[in-house]
This record gives sequence, structure tokens and C-alpha cells, in this order.
Amino acid sequence: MDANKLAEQFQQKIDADIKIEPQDWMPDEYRKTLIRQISQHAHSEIVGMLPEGNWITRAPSLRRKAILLAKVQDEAGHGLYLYSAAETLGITRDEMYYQLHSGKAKYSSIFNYPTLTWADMGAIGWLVDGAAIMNQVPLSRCSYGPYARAMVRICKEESFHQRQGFEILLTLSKGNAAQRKMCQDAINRWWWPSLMMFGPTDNDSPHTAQSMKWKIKRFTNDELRQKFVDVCAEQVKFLGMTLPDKDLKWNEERKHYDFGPINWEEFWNVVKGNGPCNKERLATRVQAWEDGAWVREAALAYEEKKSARKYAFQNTAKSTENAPAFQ
Ligand code: FAQ
Repeated sequence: MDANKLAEQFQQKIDADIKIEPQDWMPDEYRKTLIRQISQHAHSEIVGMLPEGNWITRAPSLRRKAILLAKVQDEAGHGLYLYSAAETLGITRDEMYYQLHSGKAKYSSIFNYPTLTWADMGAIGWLVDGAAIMNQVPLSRCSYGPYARAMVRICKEESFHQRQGFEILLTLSKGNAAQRKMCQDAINRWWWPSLMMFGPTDNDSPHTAQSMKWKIKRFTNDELRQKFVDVCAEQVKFLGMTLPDKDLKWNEERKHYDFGPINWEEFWNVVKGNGPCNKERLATRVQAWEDGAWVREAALAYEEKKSARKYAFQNTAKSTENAPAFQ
């Protein structure tokens, strides 16, 4: 069948909401877009373990420590599901790691900001996981089967993360003056970078239009950002705190909150590798990869030895197949 016909049938399947599976024909650009997005997403989950991992040893109680440990572990699991989903498109895990470690691959800008106080664990849970859910729930309806299915479980876990973050902030907001100040300070520092997680404005987003046509994205960056602002503007009232935006105001005509301008210069600067923690984050991942070399070597050596043994056993079994049976 010629390429035009295949492309036409492919789009018809997408329009009819039929999932695309790894063995199905797909345009090269669709495959490339998915590999780019899913691998970036996987890297974000893995690098995203670092800002919170930083607080595991300093959590204020055993209960908080156990919860944070479980959350960070969940992020590792999300990274692994996503690497597996990307592998179904024909890229190897080693290639993806190489792209991350060499600085070629992107990961979410948000994880290049430092976690300065315990309240940051709350702000990350509430705002960063909250933004992640807003973006990821529609991805569980994306056209590529393995990505969509990975998102279902990820979103369930992210909801728990978001609630635990909000609960940390709620506890601090009911605390003493220093705790309330710490809570407001964390919200102030994480608010704008969280809005940047949704990506550039629709006018400046080179991939959105095509990704919407392919139903990889179900909403545009600006649509999701607006939904997120609307939800947070209400939730912050429960905390008795404020969002650091003097332009934040309910607009009765639009039935949405208006909000102030985002500092896109800061966003692109962080994306290009010049944020407060980019170098530290990458160096930590590279170091972890190098420290793990002996584990990979040992696992490989074990696997080789195991297959050599299996091979020798099969040969022995074959050579005794025709031997006379014992009477
Ligand atoms: N940071 O045309 P678009 C999490 C890049 S997971 C860095 O709009 P697209 C869980 C973009 O890649 C958070 N780069 O691109 C957690 C593209 O560059 P390229 C991650 C960004 O793909 C919580 C260029 O700008 N979530 O938080 C960012 O259509 C707590 C043009 O942009 C996902 O990855 C950014 N914020 O839309 C873990 C979700 N935004 O590739 C631990 C899946 C844009 O051409 C603790 N991804 N860029 O060189 C997506 O939904 C999409 O890829 C977007 C970007 C919406 C991120």
C-alpha cells in the first residue's frame, strides 16, 4: 500500500479514537514525536526524584519520612514505566540514558529549582504534582496505547502525591508564625515555575498543533495552564495563603481567573541549561550512572554465565538422548 493511503488510514484510526499499538504502521514523525515526549517525560520523573530526595534524611517525623520515601520511589517507578513505553517505539534505554547524560535530552524545567525548606515538599506536592496531574490525566487518553496505559497508573499515584503535599502545607498553615511564613515563602517560590511546566504559550509552541491532530495532546499548553490557575486560585483559600500574583482576579465574562505575565526569558534560560540547579542535577545523574556500573557488569556477567550453563546442559542432554536406557 502506498504511503499516502497508509497515512490516510492512520489518521482515520486516530479520528475514530482507535489506539495505535507498537506493531501498527505509523508515520515517522508520529514515532519521533512520541519518542521525544515520552523520553523527556521519563527523564523528568527520574531527575524529579532529586529535589525531594534531598529532604528524606531531614523529614520532621518518621511518618513524614516514610511518606516522602514512598513518593520518591513512586517517581522512580513512573520513570521506568515511561522508559518501557518509549522502548516500544524502537529506541533503547541506553540511548535514552545517553541523551540525558550528555545534556542532549530535555527534562522538565521545574526540577532545576532548589528545595530550600521543608515547606518546599508541600509546595512540590501541591503545585508540581498538581500541574503534572492536570497535564497527565488527558495523556491517559492519548492515541498511543502503551503511553496512555502507563499514564493511568501514574495519575493514580500522582493524586496521592498532590494530596500529601497539600496536607503538609495545611499543617504548616495552622502552625506558628514562622511555619506560616515558611509555607507562604515556598508557595511564592514554586508558583511561577509551576505555571511554566505547561510549556510555552500556544503561539510559541512548535509541536502543539500537530500533536493535537494526532491526539497525543488533548488540550493545548495554555488551556491546561488556565485550568490549573483556576483550581489553585480556589485551593489556596483553604490554606489562608496567597498566590504571588497581583493580577490574579476572577473574570466573570471569561469564567476564568486572569493572571499576570509569565517570565518566559527565565523559562527558556532554565530549559537551555542555565537554571539554578541544572548542572548539579545532571552531575548527580551522571554520578549515579557511573556508581552503578559494577551492578550492571555483575548482572551481565551473571546472565552470561547462566546462559553458558544452560547451553552446556542442553548439549549434554542432547548427547545422552540416544544413549541406551537403563534396564
Ligand atoms: N521544561 O511545542 P512545545 C512530573 C520544550 S513530570 C522543559 O509546547 P510539547 C512528575 C519542549 O520539550 C513533568 N522543556 O512541546 C513529578 C519542546 O522542546 P523540543 C514532566 C519544555 O512537547 C512530580 C519545546 O519546549 N511532564 O512533574 C517544557 O508539545 C513531582 C517546545 O514546547 C511531562 O513531560 C518544560 N516545562 O509540549 C516528578 C508530560 N515545556 O523537544 C517528581 C509530558 C516545553 O522541541 C516530583 N509532556 N518544553 O526540543 C508534555 O505534555 C509535553 O511534552 C509538554 C510540552 C507540555 C511538556
